[in-house]
Amino acid sequence: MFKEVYELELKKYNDLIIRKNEKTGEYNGIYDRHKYPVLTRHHVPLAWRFDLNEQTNPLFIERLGINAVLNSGAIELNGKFYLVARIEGNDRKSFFGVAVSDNGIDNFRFLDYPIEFADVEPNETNVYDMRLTKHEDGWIYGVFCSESKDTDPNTTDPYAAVAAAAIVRTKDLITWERLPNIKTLSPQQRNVVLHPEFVQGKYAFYTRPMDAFMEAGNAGGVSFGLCEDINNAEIKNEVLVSPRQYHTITEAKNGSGCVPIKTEKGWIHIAHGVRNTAAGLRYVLYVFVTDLKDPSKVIATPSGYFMAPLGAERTGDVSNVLFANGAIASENGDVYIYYASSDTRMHVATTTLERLIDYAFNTPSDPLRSVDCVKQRKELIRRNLELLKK
Ligand code: M1P
Repeated sequence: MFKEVYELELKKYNDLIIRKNEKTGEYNGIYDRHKYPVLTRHHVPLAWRFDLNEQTNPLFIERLGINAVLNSGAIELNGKFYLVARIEGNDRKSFFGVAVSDNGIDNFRFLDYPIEFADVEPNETNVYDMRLTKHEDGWIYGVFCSESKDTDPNTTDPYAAVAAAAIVRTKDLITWERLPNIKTLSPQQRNVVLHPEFVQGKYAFYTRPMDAFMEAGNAGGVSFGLCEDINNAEIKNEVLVSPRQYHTITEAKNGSGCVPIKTEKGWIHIAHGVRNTAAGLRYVLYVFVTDLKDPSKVIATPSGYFMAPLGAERTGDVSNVLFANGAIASENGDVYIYYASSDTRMHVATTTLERLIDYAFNTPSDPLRSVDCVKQRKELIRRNLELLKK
């Protein structure tokens, strides 16, 4: 019985890993979605979940289940596509696993072991959402959220938590060195991204200050700050880059997502914006561009969302959420955007630098009022009807 069930489950796993992916056919000219998620909980190897020893597990019962595979950092290395996925166990604790594919759209397979690094934060309870930056200093940095229980004796909520930004670095995605968490002036930080180049000779970070664990509070949105020493990172000043705005997709909060993509016209950012609804928070992806020389200065703000939950993406552990913290821009101009839907599974959308630049610079900005939005749309229609008359 053990052998039969094991072989059946192994076949299901192997069939899943070798399944070819394909574009969905849904058209907007900006990007292509793909039919199958690139990583799900079923992509996690059996050896991570089951005790494969018949003596100790004669009924072939799952011992350490996996709940979800989500928010993944992404990097291209030696011609292969790597995702550092957030893997959440049934116990709600997340850890990181490295999955690799030859083509970036299917056949992602986890390396033998999840990532392990030094335990430098004694109160840390959870870790998640790593952004991978190939920095010009020669290291690959991973910046992620380090979550701890709030031990402030004055807090009235016994389950309150504190989010901070943690840093690790590696050269090979196998051995990781943990550095101290980043210090900033904000009581909480999540969605912190390391810029790939030095700015004014310093390490540069996109941050997302927050007043509380869930709420941005009075914090204005995605910000930018410099740091002298990555080994003891401290950001003493943050300037606002991409603000939250009333009655837009960023009203409740926003956060930096993928490491900015360098193009000849500016740094393209794929971030997330959050608004509140009667059904809870809705997370969508949006784009903004920062100046090549001054990456704290926004130079293009296409209106509204770039990508929102669609079809089966809409439901999951935390429904109505798209979240991206990894994209790969290949040398040939192809771009792979890795995004999680509803905090449950990972997908890929493909595009090109040419299309992303066109989208970023030629999509009009949000005029912020319905009366002006309809004028904007009527003008598009007028030009089109004139053209069609000819
Ligand atoms: O549940 C949606 C997302 O919520 C958080 O994002 P933010 O800090 O912007 O609210 C993160 O915990 C993220 O992991 C999660 O996907």
